[in-house]
Amino acid sequence: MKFRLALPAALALIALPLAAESRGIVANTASPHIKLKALDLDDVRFTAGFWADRFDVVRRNTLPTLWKAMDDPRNGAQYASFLKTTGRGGEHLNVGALNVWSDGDVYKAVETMALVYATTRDPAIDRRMDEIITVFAAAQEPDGYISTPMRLKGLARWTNLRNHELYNMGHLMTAACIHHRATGKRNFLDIAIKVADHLYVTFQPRPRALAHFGFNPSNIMGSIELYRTTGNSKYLELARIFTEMRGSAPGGSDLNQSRTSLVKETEAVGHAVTAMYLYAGATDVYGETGEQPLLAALNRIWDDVTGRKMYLTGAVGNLYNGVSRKNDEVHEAFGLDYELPNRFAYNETCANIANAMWNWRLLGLSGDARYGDTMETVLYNSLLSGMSIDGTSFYYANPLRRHGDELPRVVRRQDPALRSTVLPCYCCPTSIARTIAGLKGWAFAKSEGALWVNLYTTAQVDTALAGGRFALTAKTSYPWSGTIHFTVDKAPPAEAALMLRIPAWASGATASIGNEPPRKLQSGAYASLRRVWHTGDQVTLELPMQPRIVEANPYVESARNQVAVMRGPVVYAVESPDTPAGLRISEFALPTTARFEAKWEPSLLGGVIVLETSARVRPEMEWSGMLYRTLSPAATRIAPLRMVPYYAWANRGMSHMTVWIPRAD
Ligand code: FUB
Ligand code: ZN
Repeated sequence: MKFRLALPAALALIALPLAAESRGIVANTASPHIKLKALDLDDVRFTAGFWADRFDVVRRNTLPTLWKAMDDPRNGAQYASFLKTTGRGGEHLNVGALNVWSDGDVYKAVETMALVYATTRDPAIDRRMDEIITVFAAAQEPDGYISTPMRLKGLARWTNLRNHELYNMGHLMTAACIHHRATGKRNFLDIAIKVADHLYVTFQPRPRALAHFGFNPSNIMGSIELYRTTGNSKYLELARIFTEMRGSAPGGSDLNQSRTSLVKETEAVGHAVTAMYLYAGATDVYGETGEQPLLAALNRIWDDVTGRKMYLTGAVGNLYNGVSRKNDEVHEAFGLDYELPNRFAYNETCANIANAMWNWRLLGLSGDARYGDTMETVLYNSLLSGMSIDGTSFYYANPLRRHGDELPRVVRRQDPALRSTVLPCYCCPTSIARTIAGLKGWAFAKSEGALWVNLYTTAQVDTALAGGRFALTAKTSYPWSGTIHFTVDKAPPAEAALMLRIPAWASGATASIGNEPPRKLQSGAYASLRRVWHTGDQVTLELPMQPRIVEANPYVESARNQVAVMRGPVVYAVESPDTPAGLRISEFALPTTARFEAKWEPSLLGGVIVLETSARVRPEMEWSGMLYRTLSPAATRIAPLRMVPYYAWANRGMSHMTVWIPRAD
């Protein structure tokens, strides 16, 4: 039976008010069920600090690296496929090595350029984007379909859901909307409209043969964004079709969440990027339609992910290969409840980022801080771990432990032991780049009479609010310091609220306004500072930054009797370059009473706070290939232990690393 969500039929036909003036990272100004609206891209500037530095790394190093990699025949994503398809070059292209999802990664690189351009207004980027877009236009087929790998490999359209046609075209739609907003031009947007019209013709009849189509369904987010950008309700209907068709006929698999209709699903299953793109896209659909069964399903799945299937780093998708509870073969996938191995944690960077994307969208619906916390956890940990400090090499998998090169962690071709500039599967580098380039669009938001601060970084904000402009300067060295100073640069005439996310870990947080005594703030919620503001008003937020020793639910066997260390949102790790000579990372055990000294190391790993303490060392004996033996007690001693942020691991050559450490008591 075809399952359809109960939506007033009329809704699909109505062109909802176009968010024409919206120039944010998403055009959600008119979205009826979204509480937190995007600020215009021009409204926010990261002027210094952690994320401004990463933006700069992406602008200076990552962007050129992406294009160089996409011109390297060893790389899975290739811009040359567009050149070859259009007869403009690409002679060196290795079609055999070309991923069918290569186009999507090229579009993500252009999206990154557009986001960088939105900040820098560098005319060279604008010109280069125009040149590339001309090639995209030439590669598009007259009916709107576009996939250069399909053309070059001679594959028939819509015959195999793993051919990633929807992934590619989905990323095209998103990138085109961002490009339109950043430049005001229509050249890319017009290509996207032709794509979407083609998809509408293909999918609107809900052909049974295509019921389960879509792998990594960026097409849902892309269609919604195109709907918001153009106001054409066809594209909203398209997004709903993509969301509803999956699981609507027999023959689906948990691999791409098509065994069960999303509205009936109770758990996160299958390929984690595919899952998270589906959940993020469905959240966008809810933002436009308000369909309660969809939200109820998303809530159930969120509880499952964050309550049973997510790593401390916010990473998801632990399984390399395996089977789902319903016995479907899956890969790069969610495993069973509490099954969170450390060394063989797959945790594809794209899956982690998609978890952040989904949580950012859920935050937008509700303003509930727990979604902001999860998003932030990913950003500081399992997103950044995917990229080297200099922004030029990348990990696809993000394990939480490595015992060293003697136990290879390389299982799939795309999992190099050290980060690499080229990868046989190149989806992650472009995902990292576009997310960092667009982060200013996530950091702040607004609702009726309120400015929301979702992420803390040094920034200037100037946006229309409460009948005027509300402009603020934020200054902080967060996440290294928990002090954030806000100065009001322009105050609107009416009362306005400054909404500050107080993370769940920040118990004891305070805020003071001017000379008023500090007020205690509830952690795990947004603090609302509401008043008529005046230019020059000052707010100081203090988030306690003492290191925390964390334990896992005892069902997580891979972390049982172990602890991890966090400071603010940053997860720490023990890495072999920091351990005293002759000691292995696995020999340390941490007393639960450990006290840490936090030291700023400006020239280490791009500038980090390291944590120093003393730990107990239990020497490991020689195992010589044995698997088990009778325990012989070993004398323990105390040794210094130094920890670095997890995200910065493997930047000093081949190393051993662990996030979870045995507890000493
Ligand atoms: O599906 C295409 C790419 O390969 C995805 O981005 C990864 O998750 C991997 O499946
Ligand atoms: Zn990826």
